[in-house]
Amino acid sequence: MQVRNCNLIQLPTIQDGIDGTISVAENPKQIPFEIKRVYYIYNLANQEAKRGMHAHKKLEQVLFCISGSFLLYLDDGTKQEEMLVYKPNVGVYLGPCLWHIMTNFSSNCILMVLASGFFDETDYIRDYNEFRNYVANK
Ligand code: T46
Repeated sequence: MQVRNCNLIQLPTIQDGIDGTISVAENPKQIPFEIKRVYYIYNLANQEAKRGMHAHKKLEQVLFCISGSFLLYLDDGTKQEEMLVYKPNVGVYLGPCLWHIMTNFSSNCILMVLASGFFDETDYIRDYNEFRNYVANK
């Protein structure tokens, strides 16, 4: 990964033949924080769907695309990167202070997120210029 505060997390995966596959995420083995919140996003069939467009000051998250695919754009204030997220057993760790945008959702996309904290609107930076100033002054 080129941007800071970000890496891929591979989950141990058990292939159960005709009975399917199990992937497991545990703290602290794979998830580097205590999980306080799990949320998931679905009904993403609209081609115009666009999520994110913000950064978090402190929150850490791991994003899993457990069905379908989407395009993830990341910006750490200096470097930018884009990746297709599509493997149910590979999560994307997003540390604090990463501007992130999600687009190009496949119609069957389900995005599941493990988060280090409860929902807190004061942790969001929703203005890009404010984000650039925030990371520049850190
Ligand atoms: C990220 C992507 C994947 C809550 O009330 N509780 C929650 O836990 C969340 C996540 C959202 N909300 C409310 C707050 C807003 O009124 O749902 C609305 C949309 O929330 P948000 O702008 O956070 O939605 P996304 O999908 O743009 O972003 C969220 C995460 O914030 C983001 O970090 O990676 O999901």
